[in-house]
Amino acid sequence: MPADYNGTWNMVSNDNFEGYMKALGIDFATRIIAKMLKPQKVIEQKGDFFHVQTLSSFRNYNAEFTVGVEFNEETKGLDNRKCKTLVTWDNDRLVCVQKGKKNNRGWIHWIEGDQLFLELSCEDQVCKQVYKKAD
Ligand code: 1AG
Repeated sequence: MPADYNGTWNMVSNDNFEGYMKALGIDFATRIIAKMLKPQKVIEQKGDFFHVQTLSSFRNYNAEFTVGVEFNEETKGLDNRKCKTLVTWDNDRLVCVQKGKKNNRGWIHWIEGDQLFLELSCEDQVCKQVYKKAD
């Protein structure tokens, strides 16, 4: 039985999002706006299938994947790049590798209590985000 990520999660902290966005080549004006956002994750999980919506007042990002199945990801509205993306289980953690132009790109999700953690990596930058489960 894999971990259960289902639910609505609200951002409570976002450490070094600026460094992560710079590593992705996001322009200054966009970074200013993006930094102020407190996105919400809406996750629907059926076994190994995930639909993850990252919602904000500025832009939304939609990801659908099955753990263990590589897919073509287009990071629409983010840095607009194409990646070969694979998400796998590491025990109850979701580990994602995004192969493409940027080195060392990916993310890790895990849950502790009512908090959802996300570490986003690109090149030498790591952004650490924490979300709290909505009531
Ligand atoms: C992700 O989460 C990333 C989802 O895949 C978006 C998170 C951060 C934004 C990434 C790069 C910054 C690029 C441009 C900034 C412009 C707008 C920011 C909008 C932020 C809300 C969408 C992993 C997993 C789902 O949860 O795949």
